[in-house]
Amino acid sequence: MTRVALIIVWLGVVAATAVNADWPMWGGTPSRNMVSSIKGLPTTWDVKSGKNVKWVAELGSQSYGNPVVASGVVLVGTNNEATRDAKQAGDRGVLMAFREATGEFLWQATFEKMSSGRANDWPFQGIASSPLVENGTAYFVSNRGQVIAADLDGFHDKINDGLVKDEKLSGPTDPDIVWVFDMIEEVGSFPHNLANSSPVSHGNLLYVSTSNGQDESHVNIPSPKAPSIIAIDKTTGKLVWEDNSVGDNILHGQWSTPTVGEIAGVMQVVHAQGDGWVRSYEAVSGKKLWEFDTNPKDAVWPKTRNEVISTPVIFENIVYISNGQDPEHGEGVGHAYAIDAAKRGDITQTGRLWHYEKIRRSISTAAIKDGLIYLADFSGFLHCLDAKTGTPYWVHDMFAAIWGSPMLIDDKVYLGDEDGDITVLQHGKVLKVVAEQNMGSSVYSTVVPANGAMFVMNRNQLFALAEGVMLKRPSAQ
Ligand SMILES: [Ca+2]
Ligand SMILES: [Ca+2]
Repeated sequence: MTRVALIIVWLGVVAATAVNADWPMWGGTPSRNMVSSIKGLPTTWDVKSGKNVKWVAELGSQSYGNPVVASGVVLVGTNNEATRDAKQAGDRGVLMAFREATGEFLWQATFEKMSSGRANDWPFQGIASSPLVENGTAYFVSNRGQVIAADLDGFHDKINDGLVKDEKLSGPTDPDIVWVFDMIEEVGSFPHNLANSSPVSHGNLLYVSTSNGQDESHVNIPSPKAPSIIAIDKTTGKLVWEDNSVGDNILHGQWSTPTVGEIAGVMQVVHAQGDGWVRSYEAVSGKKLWEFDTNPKDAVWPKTRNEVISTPVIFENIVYISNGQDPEHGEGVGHAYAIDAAKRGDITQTGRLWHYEKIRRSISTAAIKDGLIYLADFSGFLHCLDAKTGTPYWVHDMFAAIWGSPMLIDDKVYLGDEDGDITVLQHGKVLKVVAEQNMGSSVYSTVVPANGAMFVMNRNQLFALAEGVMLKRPSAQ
């Protein structure tokens, strides 16, 4: 490295120390609010010239497992089209671990596709779970419907950790498994198309959606008694509680992911389920506290009745949620709500603080700060509303489908789209686009801020972006 490059890297390190914060799960914290207070992150960059690009890592051909950053490691879910180990070839789901500082590949966990095919495990979709990292353990859901606990250090620490000691592959780039909970064997889940849940925890319990759903006929529910949500003991990997309120009312699949937060003094686990209802549970006991229907009673599946794929956000005792459908179903009407989660029972009427009907079908999660809420929809619109009243301040058209979620970092909102553009907007009641740059291929993910950098995936690459750095391309050496 040249002296100039060293100085540039050093300046980047100085900027990064301004706020030091990992992003160890989907949404950064259990309440899943897409907000970060990190300052000094870039609003412009160029993946072609390398401006403000710290490093790039090659992923598979489709990547849906949003990055998490913890203890110097970045984890992402992708497929196996960038095969890193010839002994583990073919279509697989892959979790990859990279060194946060340099992008160096550390280890991977690969999972063969299920023999049942696309009904349970859609070809080439890889791992779509965003892991939770706590105390050096990463918890995630494989494409085979397993909840996996793995050592964040892998075998780099030369210790085989956890309850599982008989890993067939135990080289330096193989995963050190702590325990495995197979949701198909243990609770009878029949994941529709792909198991995708991003775990969250409270105390020693881990909360996971099972993704139980219909079979390929889109008529039958093969496993109507399987739970939608389970709680697992983090130490033993054993089931603690489960709930199956949804019964055989699943419209399609179950791809929303649970959220945890204290609401009016009670720790709640909030989960949006396959019948289009949001349900909440007392975190330790699993006792159901309330439920809320996100569809008008006269809505008809699939034209106007929606499932819920977005993640609920808990903010100041209120739950915010948007409904929508599988992107394969295209565009349509949507609904967004603020729910008073201190209420109990069926709170569809009593808990409805506001209902926003101008949103289209959405699979995005909300960002809330300073009395404003940002909501994106699959038709390509970003909505800025008053969080207390649901009154819109502005709507911005991205002109492309939005799969990811708006991320509010300091005073800027970052949002990616299917055209591969990431738009940067000013946080506030007045619409102002600050910048827009293209990532080279579709962005189906959410911008993840951590420790003075942003981690952004397009379909097949992971970029670390930071202010004042310049990526040295191999061709320039
Ligand atoms: Ca280890
Ligand atoms: Ca082990």
